[in-house]
Amino acid sequence: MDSSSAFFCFVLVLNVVLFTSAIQVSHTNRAITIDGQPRILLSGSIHYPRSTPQMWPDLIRKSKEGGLNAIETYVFWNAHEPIRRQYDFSANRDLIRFLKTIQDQGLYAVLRIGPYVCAEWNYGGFPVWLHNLPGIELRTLNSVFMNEMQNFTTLIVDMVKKENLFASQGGPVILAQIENEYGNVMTPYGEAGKAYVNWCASMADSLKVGVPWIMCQQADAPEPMINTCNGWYCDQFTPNNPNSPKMWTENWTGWFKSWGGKDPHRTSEDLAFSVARFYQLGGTFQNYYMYHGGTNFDRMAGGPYITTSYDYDAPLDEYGNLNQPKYGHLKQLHDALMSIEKPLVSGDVNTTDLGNSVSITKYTTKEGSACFFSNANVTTDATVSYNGKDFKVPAWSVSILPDCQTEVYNTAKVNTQTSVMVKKENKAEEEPAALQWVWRPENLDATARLGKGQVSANMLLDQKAAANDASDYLWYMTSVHLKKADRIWSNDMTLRINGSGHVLHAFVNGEHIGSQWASYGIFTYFMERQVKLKPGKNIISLLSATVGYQVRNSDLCF
Ligand SMILES: *[C@@H]1O[C@H](CO)[C@@H](O)[C@H](O)[C@H]1NC(C)=O
Ligand SMILES: *[C@@H]1O[C@H](CO)[C@@H](O)[C@H](O)[C@H]1NC(C)=O
Ligand SMILES: *[C@@H]1O[C@H](CO)[C@@H](O)[C@H](O)[C@H]1NC(C)=O
Ligand SMILES: *[C@@H]1O[C@H](CO)[C@@H](O)[C@H](O)[C@H]1NC(C)=O
Ligand SMILES: CC(=O)N[C@H]1CO[C@H](CO)[C@@H](O)[C@@H]1O
Repeated sequence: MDSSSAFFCFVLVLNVVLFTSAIQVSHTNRAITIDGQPRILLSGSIHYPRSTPQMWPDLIRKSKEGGLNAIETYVFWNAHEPIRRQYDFSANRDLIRFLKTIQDQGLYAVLRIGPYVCAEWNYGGFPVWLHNLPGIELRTLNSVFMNEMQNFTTLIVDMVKKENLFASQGGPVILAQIENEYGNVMTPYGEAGKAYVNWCASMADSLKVGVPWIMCQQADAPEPMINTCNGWYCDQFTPNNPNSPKMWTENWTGWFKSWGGKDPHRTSEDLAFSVARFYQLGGTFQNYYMYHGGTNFDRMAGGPYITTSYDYDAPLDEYGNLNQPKYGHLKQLHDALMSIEKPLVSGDVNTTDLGNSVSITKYTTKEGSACFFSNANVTTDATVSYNGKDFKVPAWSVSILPDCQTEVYNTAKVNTQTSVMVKKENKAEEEPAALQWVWRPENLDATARLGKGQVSANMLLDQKAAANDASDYLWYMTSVHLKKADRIWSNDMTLRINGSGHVLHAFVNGEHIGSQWASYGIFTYFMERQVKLKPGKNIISLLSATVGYQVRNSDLCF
């Protein structure tokens, strides 16, 4: 063999190595398979723009230590394309860096492109310029919209492909998602909505990502899309297609917070119960929404009235600290589940109903059996007798016995240590200047309050169109001329305003006469105030403010 053929051999071998590093993701009706192996996937949502790139390695490492093997994120269109065809992937918008951080820790990634994402994110992730394109109708069979959606989806897929980040290329991304919870809102769209779902599916399929696509909350998801469940409990969920495995893309660890709302809380016991039940009844993939919620920076909080904190009572708190006992209690659950991964995905299943909502599920392989004892009775504890032994199963709980003999975990028995966190002032260090708050009054003088604007129109302008997302505020100004002789100005008059925005501050002749806002969940307000006008010109100035856009008045994000 001469030296050139040796080189040729070497190149061939290298090619084989590169080729085999591609990971094949597929599924049976029972499980997601990775390189042919059926798997239990424990995933958690971390949205990259809700933390900083400096936090990512720590958040992902803690997720891995907490027993997760996948991280799920949405892609946020308006963060990346704030102005049409002008892109931003810098700093905490660096999707590729985020995916590579996941890869560095050896975890899988689930890429929920949407690009409608809801997510308590401003305008559900849609750029507001979309609203202002002539002829557009969002999330339905509308060519202007579909063209933009395809353009952005393709851009993201191409970026991820270019960095070899799909599993089919050896990367971490094992699943991709198109659209988002459309099944919840599609009825009013009628036939156009159905055609749109089919278009989404075939458009996604045509992008050839080499990993399965999922559609969540989409009971009519066409093949090969996998329909998945979002909710508090998904144990009773069955996918629409008998060839699809049972997947849970959003299991709510807590809830988001609205201004004036209380701090949401979901107990560790209830969350662990829902996850254990899901795997007891044949689940293959579940994702915590959120595992780390983080912060809504800038004007990205959704609407209306979602707070800047997106803590979500998640296992990792807003700042990335462990939220105990939730984090530790779930880690123990994950360890117990992974210890029986093999029987769960390939064993014979036998569920026995013991009455009063108590059941035993046994998974049997050649090597042995694993058992779940579950008590879905909310009020009454149960004693399960099995193989001559008695096991106490508290109300609303699941026990896991990896050998059907010894209970290693029960969802209601929390033994994670909790510690109270105390914030201490660090006297040694000066507070960084960046953390000092500065207040300044809004300049209301002379101009807006007194009716001096830049644009005039003889109709009401849509705030989304006029402000084009550059600000949450818009002044509406008009004037009323009253003749002295009319004497009508000497009467008490009423100013009535029906608004479909969020917050309004009203001024008459430069004087603040009142403020009004829509309550959470209603999204319109009505204001009525007695006003005194004067002869001559009276200026009415209304400052309208938005506190996070929703796509349609009826769209809440779940
Ligand atoms: C998106 O649209 C622009 C024109 O506005 C075009 O140049 C670009 O190629 C499109 N991108 C994709 C991925 O289709
Ligand atoms: C399931 O378990 C029950 C109770 O142990 C047993 O009576 C039954 O035969 C089992 N069924 C199958 C199909 O193995
Ligand atoms: C819960 O258990 C009690 C006592 O055994 C029983 O009366 C009740 O029917 C059970 N509830 C359900 C929903 O199974
Ligand atoms: C304005 O709001 C009032 C009170 O809610 C309502 O009665 C009235 O019908 C509304 N008018 C319009 C034009 O929407
Ligand atoms: C938002 C939502 O659908 N929540 C429901 C989830 O399921 C639980 C139990 O079935 C209900 O209590 C919630 O209202």
